[in-house]
Amino acid sequence: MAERTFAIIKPDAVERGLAGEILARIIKAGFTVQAMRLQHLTRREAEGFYAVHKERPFFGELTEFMSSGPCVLLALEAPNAIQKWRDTMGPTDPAKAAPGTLRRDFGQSIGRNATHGSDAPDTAAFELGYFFRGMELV
Ligand code: 3AN
Repeated sequence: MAERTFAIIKPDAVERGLAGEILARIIKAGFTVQAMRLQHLTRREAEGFYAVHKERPFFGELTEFMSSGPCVLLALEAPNAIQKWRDTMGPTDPAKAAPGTLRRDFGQSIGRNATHGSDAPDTAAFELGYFFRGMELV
């Protein structure tokens, strides 16, 4: 059964001109793009998105980075999309990711790791709704 997940091509990847290449990998991996938007998040928008992490020591660094330049926001659909996208990205730390994963191939550090993906159905629902209205999801 088709499932939806929420993905971000983060500012570090957009800034280095990698958005097109990452998008091509997304499509080759078998996802369909249900919605897509280039957006430079404000600090407040980044803080709202990452509110679950607000007690973490890296919250300031994370929200500053995520609002430092434009991102590509995506709604992706595929069978088992949430896990499939996590596998396509690889683990949070690019140094621990396998060759061929997006974070290994395009990430630079734990913070500047090229992509974001929802980690569970409830976070996918929150994150999709945070950035996309129902009518934008084709
Ligand atoms: P994931 O995005 O793989 O689910 P989480 O939930 O552990 O990873 O981390 C949330 C976000 O915080 C990630 N986008 C990651 O880049 C960032 N992050 C995690 N740990 C650190 C850290 N030690 N320093 C800076 N940013 C971090």
